[in-house]
Amino acid sequence: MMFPKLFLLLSMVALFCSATEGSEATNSCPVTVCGSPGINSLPGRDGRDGPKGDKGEPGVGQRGMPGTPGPLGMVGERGAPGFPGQKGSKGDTGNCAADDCGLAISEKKAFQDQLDRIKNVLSFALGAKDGKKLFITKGDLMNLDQAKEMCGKFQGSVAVPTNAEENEAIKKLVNGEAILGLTDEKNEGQFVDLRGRTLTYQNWNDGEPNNDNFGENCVLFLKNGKWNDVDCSHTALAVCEFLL
Ligand SMILES: [Ca+2]
Ligand SMILES: [Ca+2]
Repeated sequence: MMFPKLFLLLSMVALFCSATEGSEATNSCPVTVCGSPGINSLPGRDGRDGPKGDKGEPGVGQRGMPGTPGPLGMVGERGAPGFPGQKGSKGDTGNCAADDCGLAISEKKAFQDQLDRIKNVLSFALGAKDGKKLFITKGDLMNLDQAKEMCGKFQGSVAVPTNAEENEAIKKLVNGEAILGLTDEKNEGQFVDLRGRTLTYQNWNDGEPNNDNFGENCVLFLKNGKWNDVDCSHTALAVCEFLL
């Protein structure tokens, strides 16, 4: 009969399998006999970061564009002077020949004579020339600063008599009071002219200079030809002097 033979075969297989359980040869059992294969599970989680790697080799890309120039540096020290150049060639002869130059000199003398005549006419008209000085007034009443500015515009200076003759010339010209170009503003009692030069001639009135009220630093020419120190705001006839 078939049924008893099949039962006997299955019993032998089961006995064989049970005899091999717990031993190292667990896979020795034929798959076709032990059962169906298992199903793969899901992938595991990512592992931890590894150690930092070594520095890589320099790149091989193109170099960047040059930067803009920096600011200018400090000026260097002056260099040593160069060697002198070669001497130039002699210039051309001038236009003035010997005779012509003589004529130019005579013309110059004529011009000087004419200038002297003009000076004499001015001196006669003004009656105030003495030596090489010519004293002129336009009739304006001014203080020292104003007189200094006006005389300077005409390349003259405020009148300062340096001797008795010049003092007399001014007296005749003004016939009254005038401002002189003198001051002791810097050093009290030490009168100087407007260029700071010490006086070589003085003609003070009696009791002057007295620096009255501690504020008289300018000089007034009086009608009698004497001098008086006055406040610098004082105004009188402005007289300019010109060197001839
Ligand atoms: Ca004074
Ligand atoms: Ca005085």
